[in-house]
Amino acid sequence: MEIGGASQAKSNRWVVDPRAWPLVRSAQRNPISSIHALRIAYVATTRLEALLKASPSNFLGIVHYDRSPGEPSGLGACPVVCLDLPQFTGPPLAEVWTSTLPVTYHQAEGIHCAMNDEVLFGALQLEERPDTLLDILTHTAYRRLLVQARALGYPHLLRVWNYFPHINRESDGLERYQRFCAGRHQALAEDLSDFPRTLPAGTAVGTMSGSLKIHFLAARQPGTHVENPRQVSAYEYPRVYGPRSPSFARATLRPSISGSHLLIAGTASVVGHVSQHIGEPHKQTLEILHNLNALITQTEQRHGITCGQWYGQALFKIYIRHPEHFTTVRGILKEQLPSHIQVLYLQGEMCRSELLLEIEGILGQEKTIDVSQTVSPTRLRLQQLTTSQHAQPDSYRIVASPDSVPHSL
Ligand code: 3EB
Repeated sequence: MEIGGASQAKSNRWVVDPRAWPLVRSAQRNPISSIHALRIAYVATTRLEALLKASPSNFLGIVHYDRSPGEPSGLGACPVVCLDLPQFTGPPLAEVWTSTLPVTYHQAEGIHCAMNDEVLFGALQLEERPDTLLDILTHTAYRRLLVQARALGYPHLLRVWNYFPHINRESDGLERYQRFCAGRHQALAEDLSDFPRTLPAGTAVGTMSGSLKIHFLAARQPGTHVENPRQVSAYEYPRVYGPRSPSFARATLRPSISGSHLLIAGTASVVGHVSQHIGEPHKQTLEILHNLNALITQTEQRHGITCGQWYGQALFKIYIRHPEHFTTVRGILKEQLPSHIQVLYLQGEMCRSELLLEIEGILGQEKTIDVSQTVSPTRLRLQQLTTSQHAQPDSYRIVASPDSVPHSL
């Protein structure tokens, strides 16, 4: 794990925007000290308990990346996800979702939810049994989560993470990933209005062990569906990849008065719909960066975001299939990614056996608040506080930057 290590940008592949400098520095404040509906960070698990006690913020969810972490005490009803995706380096980290808005918790139908005035974080897991195929189980899981999120007032699914073991193994004549896709497709096609344009950004990664585990972000307000100009939409993949296409968007843009997020789906070395650079982890990594850059540029151009106005919250997760490729991949990313980005390297299996790695990300953007657009008392409070604390939005390009310092909790 590298939280914005000392890597320097040596390449112009992602070009530095000099206007970024003063503003990047102002993004170094404690990310949970200001008013926000949603903030995500990687935190050393040893610091979790102290953080829970000391932080005035509310916890929406915690994701662990090892099989059996010591359960941190004091979590109460907060959803906790434990995934068997071994971390490659550094002290064990957890992904922590916080909010400074009031958070309420709810548990029903095996779904643990935390919600505030804007978003709901939910988590569920379903045990696989020998007599149940993964498509049936996945359909059940999705139907439950869609019903639950809607019932709680968060009908818009923005981002879903899906994890299960043996993703490339065949089961009853079909690869398990393809079975998963079939179940997910059925549930989402039945439920979503304007399918597939309302699909959430997704991740589907094979774990080393465990049940089918799904966690998700849903919202009161719809997000904006983003596709990648270099890639065929996954929901339009030809049948050669499976009887039902993968139901996910390349990214979802979550608008919010307290700061928007671009939730980037797992991105692999796929151009058009074809896997590129079979057997070459170095080239796959570069292809992924190319895909990510195209996606971010597309988002800026299409969705009215001033070029480069991404706030200093940026988390990337790198899933690598074979441990022996870790050094190669890290070497490239150290050089190519802006050093303030928090990066977490995990061992996981991609949905196509030839794909050696996949990168997903969350980028945060602060906004200038227009108090005249008030829509609810809670939002008014949020706007006033946010306005007074951040008169100047942070602004920079998601591009290589020579020496920005990472923010940390
Ligand atoms: C791809 O582009 C790579 O099935 O939810 C990436 C992200 C991939 C999400 C999913 C699959 C999924 O098709 C694989």
